[in-house]
Amino acid sequence: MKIIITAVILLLCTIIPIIAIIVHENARTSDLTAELLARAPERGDFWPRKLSVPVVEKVKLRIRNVVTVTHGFAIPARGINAGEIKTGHYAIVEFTPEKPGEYDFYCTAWCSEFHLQMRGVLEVTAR
Ligand SMILES: [Cu+2]
Repeated sequence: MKIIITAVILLLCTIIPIIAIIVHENARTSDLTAELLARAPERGDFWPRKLSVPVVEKVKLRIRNVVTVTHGFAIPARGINAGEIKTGHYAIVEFTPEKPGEYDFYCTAWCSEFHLQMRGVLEVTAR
């Protein structure tokens, strides 16, 4: 009987944290506008390289680093800088664009010899 109780407690100690992490991550990212993959330019660059969002609607982007070097993400015209995004990690940026236009985004961490090419465009469209 003691072995069964110990096994159940160990099982619960393993499963409950995993379920809590999954529920937390789902709640945190359920309202994403889009996800950007960050890869060094020779491995595919940002994907997608162009995003289109409507004006005056909240934008929530997840930038996921899927390669083995650190990347960064910034939209200078919007005053957004997510800082460094380490391998396997992601950053979330949220903002509400007030006027239509095209805003450049780019990597802010020196990730390869082609780092300066790692950029894209956020298009904010009129309603
Ligand atoms: Cu870079």
